[in-house]
Amino acid sequence: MDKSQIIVTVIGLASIVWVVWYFWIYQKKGTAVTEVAGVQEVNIMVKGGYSPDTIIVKQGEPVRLNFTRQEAAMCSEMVVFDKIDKSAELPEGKTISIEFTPGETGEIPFQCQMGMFRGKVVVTV
Ligand SMILES: [Cu+2]
Repeated sequence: MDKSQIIVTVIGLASIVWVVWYFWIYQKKGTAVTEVAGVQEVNIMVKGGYSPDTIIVKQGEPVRLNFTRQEAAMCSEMVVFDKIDKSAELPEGKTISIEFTPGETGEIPFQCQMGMFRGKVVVTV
């Protein structure tokens, strides 16, 4: 191998490592919540998806998810939590809270009306 082949190989390997880290390791970690007065609270920005889209909470303690929609796209005008039977309209620019207390561990998925945007709440012990 000459010098340029080595550089190409190194860049290739580095981008593989980055992809593995970003999509598998980093994404799975999710975002932990901040606990304020016994409520696990997190702000979620809605713009071309949910950010953060994986939220880690503790079982048995109230959760408040504050959704703020920062786009006019029809797609994201509703957020639906099928599993816990909750949904909310998200008017542009307003913060809408979804509150619930997770009773069992596992994943609570949420999505836009048509299912293009997806996120999940991971309930742990
Ligand atoms: Cu949608």
